[in-house]
Amino acid sequence: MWGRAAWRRCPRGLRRGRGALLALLALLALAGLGSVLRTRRRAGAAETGLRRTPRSGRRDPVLPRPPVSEDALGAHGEAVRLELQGEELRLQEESVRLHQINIYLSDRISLHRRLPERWNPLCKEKKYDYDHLPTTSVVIAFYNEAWSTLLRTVYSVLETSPDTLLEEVILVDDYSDREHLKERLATELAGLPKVRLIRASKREGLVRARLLGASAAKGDVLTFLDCHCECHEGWLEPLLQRSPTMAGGLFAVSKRYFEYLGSYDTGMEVWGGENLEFSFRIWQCGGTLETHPCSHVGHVFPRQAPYSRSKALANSVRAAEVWMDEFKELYYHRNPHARLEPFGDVTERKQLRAKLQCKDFKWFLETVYPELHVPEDRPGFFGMLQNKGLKDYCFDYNPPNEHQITGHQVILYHCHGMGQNQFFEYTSQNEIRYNTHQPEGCVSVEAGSDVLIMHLCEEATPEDQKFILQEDGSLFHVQSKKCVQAERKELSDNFVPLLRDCTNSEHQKWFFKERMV
Ligand code: UD2
Ligand code: MN
Repeated sequence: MWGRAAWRRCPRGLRRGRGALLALLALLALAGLGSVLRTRRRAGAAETGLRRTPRSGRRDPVLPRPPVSEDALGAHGEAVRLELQGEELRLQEESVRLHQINIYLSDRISLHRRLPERWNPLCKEKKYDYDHLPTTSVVIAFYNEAWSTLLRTVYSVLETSPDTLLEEVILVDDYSDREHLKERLATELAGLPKVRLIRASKREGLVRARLLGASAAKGDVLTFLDCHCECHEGWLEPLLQRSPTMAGGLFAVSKRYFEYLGSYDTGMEVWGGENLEFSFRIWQCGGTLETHPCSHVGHVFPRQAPYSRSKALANSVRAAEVWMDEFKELYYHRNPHARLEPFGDVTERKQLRAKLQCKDFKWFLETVYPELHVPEDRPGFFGMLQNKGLKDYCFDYNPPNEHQITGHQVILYHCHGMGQNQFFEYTSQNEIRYNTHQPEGCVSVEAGSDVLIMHLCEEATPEDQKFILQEDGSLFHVQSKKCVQAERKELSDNFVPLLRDCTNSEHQKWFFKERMV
């Protein structure tokens, strides 16, 4: 119903900007989530400092959810499309242009609608000790958000959070300039219990905006949400029952522990990177991070953010510089432009790391994410895979979509030296790995075929994925006993690598180049 925007259970994974960044950082963050349960709780957990004063044990939400009629538009979160014409259609299109989501439709959907149940039925049976759960302040930073998505977030928190657990909802306006977020918003919120509005006096970016909210918070636990979420029944209790929990940008953390850990890196601007930095820090400095399968929140993904995300790169570089030690090189190899990005001063963050006596990144990889394949990046065997005869053409692979890497053919394209789709690694296991994405792809050849196609890598290199890069530059496919040759694709101006009988042609010679110059 949101055009191309989709509902998603937020606590399942991180959301990163498409393609823009990268590879390793993104993989590693996902990792943190995936391996949560295997890791022992460590010393830091003692720091959580949750207040455990018995309370009345009531579990009614702050506000009762008013009934929404069965036939109301999208009453249960199902997909809806409006068949509009003329002026109405124009207004809808304008709203998509302005907000990158279909606000025209969103405005027609109740602020109190339900989303379809998404949890495992066993979650319903779970009993919580309401008397001893800590209280939480929900902090929602927003910048130029549309009215109905913002308000639906607020109502959904109030209508699904038990009164006894919710201390307050703190909305932080990150210096928005849209008219509806000024007086009108203040008036609307003034009528709601437990809701406070704080306005930044300049644009802070989400990290500092959230911290403004956090510093004003009175609850034991800080829970961060985006400004276009819808909480499912029962979303809050599991977060408060465990030790601090984290999922991408939506998570709950004890306020005391958050402060002990050094809150956020305030050198990060606008959007991106903070979730990675925080994930590494939690693990390396003795904490744990868990994804709880019973906590569900819907989230709206617009076609495009209503602001520029160009700072995301610098933010990620800060995370890599402070936490990844020598492994940051793996990141830079895949994102050569990141090396040139001015990322500011990280001295204080490094001091924090020393003060908290945090473990190194090697420990993180070995203990928290042992199943991750760590690239070897042997000198001379990673980067662009360039042809000798057909100068300026490199291996290039464009995966079908964000979630699926396999199935497309490897092509040749003008070498661009930007890493990403032209980054390959030749491993000591004789694979040509495409490992800027997760899961990792390996160049393969299907039986009887002469084209190179991407498959998933396997634990032990299968025969069809074995290549030998010989000293003279020829790239020998072991199973077919043929060599990879650069050729023009029939009836087109495009070039592709194909398997051919081995000759001494320059078009069968390949070499790796780390960067353009
Ligand atoms: C994802 C995460 C988000 C955060 C971000 C990376 C989820 C569902 N969301 O956000 O929590 O980790 O990636 O940084 O995992 N905002 C401001 N000021 C700004 C920019 C953004 O207040 O300058 C607010 C924005 O209105 C929203 C939140 O920060 O409430 C996150 O931004 P987004 O929703 O545009 O980005 P998204 O969903 O990719
Ligand atoms: Mn968001």
